[in-house]
Amino acid sequence: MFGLNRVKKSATVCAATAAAATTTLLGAPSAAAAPQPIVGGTTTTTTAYPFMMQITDARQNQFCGGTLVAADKVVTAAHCVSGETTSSIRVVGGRTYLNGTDGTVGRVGRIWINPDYRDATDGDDVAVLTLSTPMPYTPAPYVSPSDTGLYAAGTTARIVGWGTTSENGSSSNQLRTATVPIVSDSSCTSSYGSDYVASDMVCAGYAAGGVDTCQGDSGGPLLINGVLAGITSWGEGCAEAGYPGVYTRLTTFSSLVTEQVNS
Ligand code: 4AZ
Repeated sequence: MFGLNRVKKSATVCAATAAAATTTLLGAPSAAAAPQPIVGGTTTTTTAYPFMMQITDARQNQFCGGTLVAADKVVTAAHCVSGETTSSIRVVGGRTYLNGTDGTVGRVGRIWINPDYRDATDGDDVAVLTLSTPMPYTPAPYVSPSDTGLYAAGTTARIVGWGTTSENGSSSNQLRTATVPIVSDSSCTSSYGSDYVASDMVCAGYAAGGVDTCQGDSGGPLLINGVLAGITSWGEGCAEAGYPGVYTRLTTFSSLVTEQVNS
């Protein structure tokens, strides 16, 4: 039970800490924890990932990621914006560094949260923000409902974000990226039991750990062949052996997202 409690806490923490993205309620890391610096990735830029958005508080402190899928539409995690209002958040594009002042700060005109969303470990972790003004950046394509074959085990996926570079570490000032293999449903069920809802989630990571999303990466993209296929959602700690990251399975919610993109 302790393990599952920790999972629930870490998933809850993402939403609760918001601006204080460095704080977590996770249990003590094991002695061999904290592998390398996202965890295990490399630095990149919003020029390389122009659709990569910071979700920030009103003071432009980043607490989640998001993906621009149309000039005025941003896909993120429901747990990132649950409890927020259109005036409490901003979307910042074109800003590679958390301490930068460049790029475009967008106001949010509407927050759509999947009405079925309750908790990240229950699934349905998707939201769409409608911006008051369009972003001058190239959006990312996102999956169609029929693209389920993309999630074949072993497929290489790309993760991107400003999150912490180790399980209890601090956020990265510069945007980071890494690649991780998609994990089979059976393997992910072995890791997470009934908290893994295969219809709504997909896991990615190495069996040995070492590369993963972490606190502050939530809401950001899991890309497969350059197409938005998942949303960073939750996991047991970060980059731990046997506990891959869990992402919203976007094919399941693609039609709902399209409804929002077209409205
Ligand atoms: C978080 O709290 C979070 N290792 C994001 C991703 C993962 C765990 C926690 C997956 O934002």
